[in-house]
Amino acid sequence: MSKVVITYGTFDMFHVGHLKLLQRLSEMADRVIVAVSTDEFNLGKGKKTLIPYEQRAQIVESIKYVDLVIPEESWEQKLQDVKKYDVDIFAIGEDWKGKFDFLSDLCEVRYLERTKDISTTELKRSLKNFLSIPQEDLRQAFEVLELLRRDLE
Ligand code: C2G
Repeated sequence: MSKVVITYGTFDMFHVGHLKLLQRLSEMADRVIVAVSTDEFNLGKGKKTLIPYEQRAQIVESIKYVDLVIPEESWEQKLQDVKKYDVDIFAIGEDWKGKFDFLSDLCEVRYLERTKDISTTELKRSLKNFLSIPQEDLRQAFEVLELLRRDLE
């Protein structure tokens, strides 16, 4: 009997942490449904997304592990989604541990280990730091790197 797993998330600035999670979902079920948080819902989460919903949904939809993408518009929709899609497993990163146990009457609830050392927040911080380096310093650094590369040839 084919198993269905569902997860919810923003998936902003898609990275390997997101990818590994989706890969693990595909290993635990035959059908993977991902509810991608809309921009409006994210504002409610206090999250300002860099990439708009349409593009985030398009990226997640293109991931080979994913079978269906639906919008996440409210906290309450999980109950009806689990029923509507006949979900066997609800899975999400352990940063949400315990928050969705109420679904365990309807389906298995799993909290998965997060991928270490990567997050959208971290990526935004690194990008901000990189962009704050004066252009001249960057140019000089690349010049030095080019000289070193030639020496190593
Ligand atoms: N994730 C992960 N490892 C990371 C970063 C994220 O496993 N290094 C997982 C998160 O645990 C989550 C999923 O990737 O399960 C999506 O992460 P976010 O986009 O940050 O999702 P979030 O904003 O936590 O939204 O109703 C639930 C919320 O919509 C979850």
